[in-house]
Amino acid sequence: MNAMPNVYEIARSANAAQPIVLYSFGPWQGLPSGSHFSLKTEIQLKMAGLAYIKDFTGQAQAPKGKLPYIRDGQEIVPDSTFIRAHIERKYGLDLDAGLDARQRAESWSIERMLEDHLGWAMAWFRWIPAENFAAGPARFFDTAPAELQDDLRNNALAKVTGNMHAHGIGRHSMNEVAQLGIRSLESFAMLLGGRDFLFGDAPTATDATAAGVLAALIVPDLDSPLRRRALALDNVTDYVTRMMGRFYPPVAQPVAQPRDAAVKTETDAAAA
Ligand SMILES: N[C@@H](CCC(=O)N[C@@H](CS)C(=O)NCC(=O)O)C(=O)O
Repeated sequence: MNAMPNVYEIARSANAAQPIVLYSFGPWQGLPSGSHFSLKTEIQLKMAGLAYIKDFTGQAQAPKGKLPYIRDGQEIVPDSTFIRAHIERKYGLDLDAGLDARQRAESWSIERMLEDHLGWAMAWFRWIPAENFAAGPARFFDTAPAELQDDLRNNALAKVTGNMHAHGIGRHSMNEVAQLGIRSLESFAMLLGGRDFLFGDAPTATDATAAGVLAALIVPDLDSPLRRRALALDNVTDYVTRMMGRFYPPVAQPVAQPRDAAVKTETDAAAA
């Protein structure tokens, strides 16, 4: 029997005034999360202006076996798309404010291309080439007890390989995966064009999705034809920089402090 209370039990006794808890995967390769779905939800929470805290220990209890999910007061909401629907409904928000019906349809279509197509090609290059697996996903388990690490890595790889086979992407050759992924990537670049965000001057919901997938695709240590193509698309790299800079501004560095001035003054005084 599991002595740990499950997320639903914790939620039942939760105080509605507590901030939302975002159960997500933790930082990886310089990104705030190794999961593009987790990045999307975090950016959408930021777009919504909602307070939240992050918990990286929720995977074992994930209601649908995947991250992200949130606990909001006494409610547990799994899946990034349903999380967005929940926060829009509960807090009376529209993350696509300003978009007309056609743009909303385009937004959904672009999100589906990014998550259900480009995201899988990105993940294929992250997990399947041995050198990328070693430099990337294998590192997820670096903090596990040493004697468990090999099994954890092998099990995770077997599971992801099975998922990719079921999805279909895993049945293609490397060149074919690259061709498919690049077609989606170039389509995204064409749709973005010279705009700052997908639909103009302000980010909307699918910009969160795009930033997550594209930032994951260009992490420095994992070479791939997709990454190389993305880096040659200036509007795409500028966009990732713009989105990540806006939603994850660098932590302010302390300004050079009077301490230096004081030391100098003392030294000067001693010398005088
Ligand atoms: N449809 C889900 C997909 C989430 C998803 O695929 N999450 C992955 C990480 S990127 C996951 O939790 N994988 C763990 C697993 O499948 O065991 C969503 O939009 O939240």
